[in-house]
Amino acid sequence: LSSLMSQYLARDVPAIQKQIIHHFEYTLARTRYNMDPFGAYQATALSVRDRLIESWNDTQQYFTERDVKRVYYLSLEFLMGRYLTNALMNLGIHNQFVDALHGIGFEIEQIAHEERDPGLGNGGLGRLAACFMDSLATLNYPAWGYGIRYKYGMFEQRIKDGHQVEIPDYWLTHGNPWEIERLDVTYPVRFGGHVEHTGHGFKWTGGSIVRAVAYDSPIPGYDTYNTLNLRLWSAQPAKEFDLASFSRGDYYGAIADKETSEKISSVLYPNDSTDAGKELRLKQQFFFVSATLQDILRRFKKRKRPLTDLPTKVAIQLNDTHPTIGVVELMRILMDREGMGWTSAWTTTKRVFSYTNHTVLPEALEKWSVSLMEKLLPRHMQIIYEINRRHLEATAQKYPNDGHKLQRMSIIEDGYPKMVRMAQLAVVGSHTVNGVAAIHSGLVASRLFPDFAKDGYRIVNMTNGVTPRRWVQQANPTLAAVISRWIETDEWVVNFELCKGLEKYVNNADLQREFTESKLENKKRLAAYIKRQFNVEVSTDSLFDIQIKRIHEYKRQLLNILGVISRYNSIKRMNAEQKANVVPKVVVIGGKAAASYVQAKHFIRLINGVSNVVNNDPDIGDLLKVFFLPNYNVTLAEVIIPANDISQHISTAGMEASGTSNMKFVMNGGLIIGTMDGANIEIREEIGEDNMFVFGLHTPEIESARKQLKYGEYKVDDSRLSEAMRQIESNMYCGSSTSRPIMDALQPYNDFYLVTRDFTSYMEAIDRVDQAFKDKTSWVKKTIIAVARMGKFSSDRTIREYAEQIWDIECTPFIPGS
Ligand code: 26R
Repeated sequence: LSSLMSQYLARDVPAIQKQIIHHFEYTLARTRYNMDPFGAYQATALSVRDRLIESWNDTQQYFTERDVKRVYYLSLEFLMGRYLTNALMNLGIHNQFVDALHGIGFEIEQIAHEERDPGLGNGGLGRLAACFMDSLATLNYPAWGYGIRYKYGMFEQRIKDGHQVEIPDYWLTHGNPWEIERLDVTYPVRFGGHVEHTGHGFKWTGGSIVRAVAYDSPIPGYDTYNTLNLRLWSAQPAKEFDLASFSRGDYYGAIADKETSEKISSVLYPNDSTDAGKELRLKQQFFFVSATLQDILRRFKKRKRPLTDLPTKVAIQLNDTHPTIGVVELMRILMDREGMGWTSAWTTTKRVFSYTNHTVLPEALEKWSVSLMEKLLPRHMQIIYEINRRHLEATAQKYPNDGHKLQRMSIIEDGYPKMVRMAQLAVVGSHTVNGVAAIHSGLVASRLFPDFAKDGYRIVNMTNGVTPRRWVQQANPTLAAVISRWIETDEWVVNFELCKGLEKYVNNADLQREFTESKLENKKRLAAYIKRQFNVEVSTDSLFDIQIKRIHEYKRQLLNILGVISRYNSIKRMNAEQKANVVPKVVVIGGKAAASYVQAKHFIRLINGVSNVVNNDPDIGDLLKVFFLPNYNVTLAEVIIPANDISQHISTAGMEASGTSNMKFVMNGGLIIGTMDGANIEIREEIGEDNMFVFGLHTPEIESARKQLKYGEYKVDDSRLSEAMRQIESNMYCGSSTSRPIMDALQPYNDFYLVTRDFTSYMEAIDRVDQAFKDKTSWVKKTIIAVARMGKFSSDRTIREYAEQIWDIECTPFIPGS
């Protein structure tokens, strides 16, 4: 591999050193005799960026010359993780940089560790966008990512006395060497004002203007010269001073305007399920969508052609409903600015947009009050009404006398206050809607948008994937080496299906040993991290059992911790002989709770309470250890995931759209304990039911089970659960302010997530895990087979499906020198 890259990018080690030192002295203005690790990181990053800039410019120019159709991925979140190692490995120049840095007194791991993890996303949706950018670049698709350059990313989570504390994440303190500020690429974005009738149409004027400034980061692909762009917008005041108030002598008032503007891109909303009606959030959405559309249209207009050709050159993917106002903004531009009539503007718009749904949870479906829309975006509100009027009229013609249907399909929800339903708007304004796993796409069609599905709207499935570059090659170099050695190629990095070549060696003792050794290496790395964090030594012989994801009731961290409590209780009752038969376990739980999500915060408190009791109980020793790892993020995931023996993906069936860490865990040589939900179902289909520990009710059973529990028609009867609940109630793990709301949630009439209902089945699955783990050979064979069969879950497969079935774009590799 990498003949291409090495030809064009690799310089010899002394040249790299010279470049690093040059940046240190001239860009950072530091003296070379005083190089600290952070300065070395900055200078190294700048040196890598130099290489990227060339390929980036060439790539963009090539796309422009060929006038290819591009896809624009619009997302309020990009959870990119650290850049340095990713860039070096994708460019195939990692080894040279290792040597170069070593020669000037630094180790690459130490240097890479200096980089801040830019947490510009909440969780699954943001990380998916990052994996997609990597695959788009690697597969040479003409693509851009567009989003917001938040000054404050996802908060840093600390734990004080068992409670979550949120610390603002000002990630730009020491600058960001990967971005280029484009002071020349700026657009005005209007808010408020009013609509004027002109002779031939409408004009939106007045209000206030904010300026969007572009910040670009190059996205290198793996083993390709192609380099894509991630363009994030920062909000700035349109004028340095509000001249009116300035001349009135209102100096402070004039400057206050600057603060108001900048607020728009100041902070990522740290919510992953609800964010009822926050005005600033709607401003963020329109701000970045408006700037993005102006940018896209400027690019399109570089050639003379009718705007009705837009869909032949532009595909826009809406990452959830968050950028959906773009549908309306494009309509406005086409009609009010470009003079297009409604019908052709609408046809053009629909052919450009497509929408990905990431959740069926009703509380996570965005709605904006009509009054807020009218205040902030008066012209858009008019257009939404007109879109809805035409949409309902057409529907009513097809289905006369079905008022309920019209109500369900309406973009406007009648009530007090009246609301705009962004999901309905996204469906109506797109040519294709997709869900993110087979079961989820089915539910999107059958439960979320049944009327639209029956009416012929195109709802398809695009099962999520993850990039094997970051999640195997970079996060797990020992496993990567084993795979390459046994299948005798490292092409699996770009063709993950090739891993199936491992399967024929599954009975080979050498492969089994190498798998086990690699796992041990990774478990040692996590054990060392735990030692640093908690000053506790854990045994790497233990089964490492991991659940890391946002804390949410539907993800059921509570079920996990109830299981842990029962295991603790059962060990407490054992004699020495029985203890000798226990599989020692290290339980790791991590994840952030939205700052306002009270119940999720109680979960964290309980987990920490259990951890405290269990870890300090001398009767237990190494048989059970429990840790809540603070501040779960991409960087920490890269340490935790490779160390997993088992990972937990135990959402109430039908509630987790897909999950993506489930894929990462299995690719890294672990097995899953999980429900029949999201992508778990497809993972099981691929790797085989013998290699996955499935439990719990299935989606079609959920509704009636809920009713049965609620009305006492089904009684959960499990002494282990009652014991655990009694202990919680008696405040054995934490005070009543936590135990009371948790006990409440576990009452049959409240147990919406069916934690108690699935408990027994869950414990049986855990028993199966224990039994399986005791047979080391059979266990490692399962993990080998599982890794071998994960080909489907590379985001390369996902992106090819989007490209072919939704975007209609072509691979466009730029061959340097040709
Ligand atoms: C409305 C707003 C506050 C908001 C709602 C929901 C903001 C962010 C979200 C995040 C949701 C939609 C999300 O991250 N969903 C996750 O997307 C992943 C990628 O498709 C899935 O794997 C995962 O199952 C799903 O929960």
